[in-house]
Amino acid sequence: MNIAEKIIKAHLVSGEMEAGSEIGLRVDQTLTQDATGTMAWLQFEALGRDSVQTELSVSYVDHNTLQMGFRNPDDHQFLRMVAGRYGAVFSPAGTGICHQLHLENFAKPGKILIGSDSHTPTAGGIGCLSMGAGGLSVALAMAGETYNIPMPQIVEVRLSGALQGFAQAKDIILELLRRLGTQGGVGKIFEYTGEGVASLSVPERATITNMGAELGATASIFPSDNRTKEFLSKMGREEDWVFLAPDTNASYDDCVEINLTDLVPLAARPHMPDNVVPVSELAGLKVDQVAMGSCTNSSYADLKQVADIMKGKFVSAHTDTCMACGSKQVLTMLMENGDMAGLLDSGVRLLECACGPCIGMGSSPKSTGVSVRTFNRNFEGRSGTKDAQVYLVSPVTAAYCAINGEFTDPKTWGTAPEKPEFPEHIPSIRHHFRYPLEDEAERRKIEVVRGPNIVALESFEPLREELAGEVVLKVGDGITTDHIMPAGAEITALRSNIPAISEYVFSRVDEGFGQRAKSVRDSGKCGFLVAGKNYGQGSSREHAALAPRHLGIRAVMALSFARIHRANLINFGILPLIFEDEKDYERLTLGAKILAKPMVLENNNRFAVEVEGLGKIYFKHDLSKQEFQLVRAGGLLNFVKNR
Ligand code: MIC
Ligand code: SF4
Repeated sequence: MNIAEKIIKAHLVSGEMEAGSEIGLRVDQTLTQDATGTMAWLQFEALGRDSVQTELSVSYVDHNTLQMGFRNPDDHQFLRMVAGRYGAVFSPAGTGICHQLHLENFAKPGKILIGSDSHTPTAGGIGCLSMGAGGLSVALAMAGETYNIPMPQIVEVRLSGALQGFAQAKDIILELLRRLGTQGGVGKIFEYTGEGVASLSVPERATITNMGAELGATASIFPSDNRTKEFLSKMGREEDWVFLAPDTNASYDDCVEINLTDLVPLAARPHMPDNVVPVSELAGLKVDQVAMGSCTNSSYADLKQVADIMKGKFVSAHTDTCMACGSKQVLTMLMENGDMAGLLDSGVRLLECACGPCIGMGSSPKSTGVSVRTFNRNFEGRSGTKDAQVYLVSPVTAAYCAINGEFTDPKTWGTAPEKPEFPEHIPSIRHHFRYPLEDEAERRKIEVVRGPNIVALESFEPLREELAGEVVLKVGDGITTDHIMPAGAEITALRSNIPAISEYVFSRVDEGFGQRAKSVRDSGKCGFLVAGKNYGQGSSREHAALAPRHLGIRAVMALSFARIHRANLINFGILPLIFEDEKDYERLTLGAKILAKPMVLENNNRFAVEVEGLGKIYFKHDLSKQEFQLVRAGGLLNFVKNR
């Protein structure tokens, strides 16, 4: 067996390990973050359990830490109290980004972790099978239920050689994105093997597994070897190490080979992470902003390397340059060795240890500005500036952009800096976490306070026998969750208030959408969305399903769906339907009147929909039995409660 199969087998509660068939997995650890966490915890409460049932559940606050007005700090208070009440660890605002913190402090090789954030697979860098999921799936895992997914295909990524010159771990994953694209990983786990693996440290591996999310992959995983042991011992938890490797005769569903020696610095151009070119091709392009950090590239080694390059130099006068460390541990190490003083002296603006600009929480680029970021997503408008041009690069490339004020050819950069080692003294920051009381009876006495912005969950009606209504929006390919439910400070502050946040659904795509959807809903009819390929790629935010459902959307008719979003639609009782014939996508227009009878399947799970003036249009109905039951019940929460 390969590593992924070994871990899955050890956690398999139901199903067969055959690619595509549904499996139920026992979950060891969960993580939630504030922007998805309030919903996840409200859902957990609704399940009526007294305690989390996992080995470990951690509630992080890292996405929105701006506390502009009462809403956001009320959310933070709720998250702290609810964690204390139900037995989860709480990580307060400013401690760091969930994925970096989890890697440093909690993730263990051989375990299964699910998190209400699409970049949860970061922990694959330490050999932990980790997956992003909707908040409700995480709530259920916290309540001791299995996590159900189709058994992924396991793809071997064989690494040979070693990185040379200025090429970094980021360039490995950008190369994979260049080759496979943002849909290239759907339904797959990428397992890294080969001699190149040993040349990569755990944080470097984590950069790669992190951005496996941009391939649409279910997870990405590295072996647990001596480098893993070394990292865990530096983090003061060598006892968490176990050896993990594929069997010598392990087989895979597919294989991709990358020779690390051949790689050069790469950049993803606007507005997709797979729009990748060599940095040399961009030479001469003026850079208005550089932003360093995010869960992809905020480790000590990443930022130390930036400090080494920038030592004694200054950021270009027209290049606004900011940095957020992934954790207080990283920040403390950079302070203790004097590097942070150097960075500040070079003109770098230091931000709080949090997601910050990555999710549009401040530090937006200027109008039409070119922003160079060490992050993982460059979707249009995500930075907070609709017409900004965002490029994704490694920390080393970012440092040269900051100094030069433009992209330059790596051939002009001189000698590559050495890969940094951890400093002698590695501080622990674990005293910042709030650990729950051991005694459950004591925990029960905690009364969870909810601010006025925390609105109780709405209950949804079961699936109707007949869905009659109209198409309220038609969109193209590659619609991301940032298009559906935008982020940024103003909107993210409403994540605990579905009626309020619903006002912003598709607001950046079509301002009239909300009104249109509501008027169809209020007339007792159903709203339908029509979309192209890979609908819902990007974030795990279930608000991108929950808020449309609140607005009366009952089905999304698309050419294909991204994995987590499809699951979120089902979890909230929205039918994800796939066009059988691409031409019908063209024929179906805004305002088309629709009548669907979702309970009536024709042969081969075909599903006919009557469209006024067009006749029958066929959809593929690829829901598993269990998934169909969820939609029928009006969503997962209803389903579990009924049971
Ligand atoms: C993202 O990177 O898009 C986010 C913000 O981390 C999301 C979660 C969210 O929307 O809260 C994700 O990746 O799942
Ligand atoms: Fe935070 Fe950005 Fe990572 Fe999402 S991708 S978890 S917003 S740092």
